[in-house]
Amino acid sequence: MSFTVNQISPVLGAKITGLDLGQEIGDNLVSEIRQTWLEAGGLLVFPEQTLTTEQHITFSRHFGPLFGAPGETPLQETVSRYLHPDHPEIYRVSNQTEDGMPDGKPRGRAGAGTYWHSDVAFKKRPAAASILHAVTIPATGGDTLFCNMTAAYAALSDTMKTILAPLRAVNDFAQTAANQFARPVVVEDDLKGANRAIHPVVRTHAETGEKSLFVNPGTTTHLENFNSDESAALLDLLFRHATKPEFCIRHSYTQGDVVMWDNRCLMHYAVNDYGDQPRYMERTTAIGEVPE
Ligand SMILES: O=C(O)CCC(=O)C(=O)O
Ligand SMILES: [Fe+2]
Repeated sequence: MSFTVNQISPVLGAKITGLDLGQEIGDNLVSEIRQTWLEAGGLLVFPEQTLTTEQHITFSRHFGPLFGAPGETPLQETVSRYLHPDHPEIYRVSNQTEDGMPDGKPRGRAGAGTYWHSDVAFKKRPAAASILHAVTIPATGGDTLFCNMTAAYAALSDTMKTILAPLRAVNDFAQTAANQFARPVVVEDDLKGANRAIHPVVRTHAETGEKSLFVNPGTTTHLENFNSDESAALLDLLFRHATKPEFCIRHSYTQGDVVMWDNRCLMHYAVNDYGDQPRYMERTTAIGEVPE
């Protein structure tokens, strides 16, 4: 293999060194990276990359069509203000404003993802890989947590697995909008059903064949065919279970890190503990398959 793999923790993740993602990557190398990603539970860290935005997009395209690319499904309209002005496939996460102007346009979404979630789970075809490039990081803080929903599922009792097997969950951006976005920012059209999808509570990974929990506090509003108290109690149990430290890792960034996670089998949480220290991240998001 033309790169070095170091496991990050027993539950999740691998660090890949010896690769410059800015170089053109051939098909063989792409499949080696993909295989390593799947074997690592869906989390790879490529430390200290010096990618241009274009190179980030070129690398990301190897992992599927990208939300926002010409001719592809865009992300929800509400976040269009945070996209890169020249590259609609780049979603920007930042507490900075354009050109350093204090009252200028935001350079990205501040405090994005400060809740457990799986990216774009409210679409019929949610995200597969999200690929985040850490361009500017705070001196301390601004970590991202990930939890392994395959391991969480595996640790459930057989009785609970049997209960969950036929269940389906409603996922709706309206829930994220209500909890995470200032009201004037939300585009009303996003709340009318285009960003609502019903998915199996347990999904089977299209590439590994492994089962994972596929509900998240960010977008899952309720379970079908339960009354609301029952649904809330069961979801709460699953969320508390899945986010136990045993299923989680916490990534502390070094400048330039590229982190690639699989939304089909992980949740993540961006820790918003860095105050005004500048933080700027660029993310691409690959469109996955319809969950089954
Ligand atoms: O900024 C981060 O650490 C991650 C934010 C997030 O949820 C995302 O980019 O999908
Ligand atoms: Fe996210």
